[in-house]
Amino acid sequence: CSKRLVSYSESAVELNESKDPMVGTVSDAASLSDPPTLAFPSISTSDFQFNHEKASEIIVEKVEEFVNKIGNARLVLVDLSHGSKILSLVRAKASKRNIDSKKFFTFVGDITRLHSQGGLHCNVIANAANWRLKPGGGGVNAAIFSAAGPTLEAATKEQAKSLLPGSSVGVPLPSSSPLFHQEGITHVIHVLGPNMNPQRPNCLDDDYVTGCKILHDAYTSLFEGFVSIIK
Ligand code: AR6
Repeated sequence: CSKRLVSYSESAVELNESKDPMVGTVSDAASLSDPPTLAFPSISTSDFQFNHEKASEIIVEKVEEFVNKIGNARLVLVDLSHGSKILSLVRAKASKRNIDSKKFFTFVGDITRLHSQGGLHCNVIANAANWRLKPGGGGVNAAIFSAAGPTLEAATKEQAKSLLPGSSVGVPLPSSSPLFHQEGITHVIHVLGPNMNPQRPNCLDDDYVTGCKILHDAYTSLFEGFVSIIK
């Protein structure tokens, strides 16, 4: 069986990857002992080109505000690579705050394969969406819609047709979706962050006063959405 190293918070753990991802059921993927967990990407900091320093400040501030409102649940900031600038900025800032490291940590991995490849069970994942709530476009949005299959687009349409910057919508994942039965994910929360990329709609033209307010609102909406799902 193959093994690889994945960073868990700031330490490294060895994970077993022998499990066939095709044979999982939600009951395999979701152990009863796992606390409710939201995995979320850093909203707006890649395709939407939001400043990483400012975004990391907002993430840590919002996590500190919410981490005591979620009982035993966990918040996990995810990115694809060990070299992720946003993960290291957030880790450095979080270590200086009063944040329980069992309830908030960073994780390196593909948000659509956290259980099957990373051994981390998250029942809710967040998506850095576009305003039309459409598949594709690259980044984590393309990865989540592709891994979830067509049922996610249909289930999303039942909840909302579009999103305003700074808002989010929670979508229950149909049990036929591979993300449900292979990864144990029951909900996807689509979040629309501020856009600083002139090639994308509603660019804020470097207006970071508005941009920071929208990013604050986006994380508030995301974490409140998670709280309402786990209640
Ligand atoms: N798993 C974990 N993290 C990921 C993954 C993945 N599979 N893919 C990307 N990231 P982005 P944005 C990280 O660009 O800046 C889309 O086209 C990535 O490294 O996905 O909010 C939408 O349709 C970064 O840290 O989102 C929108 O139009 C974070 O996810 C637009 O991009 C967010 O990067 C949204 O842009």
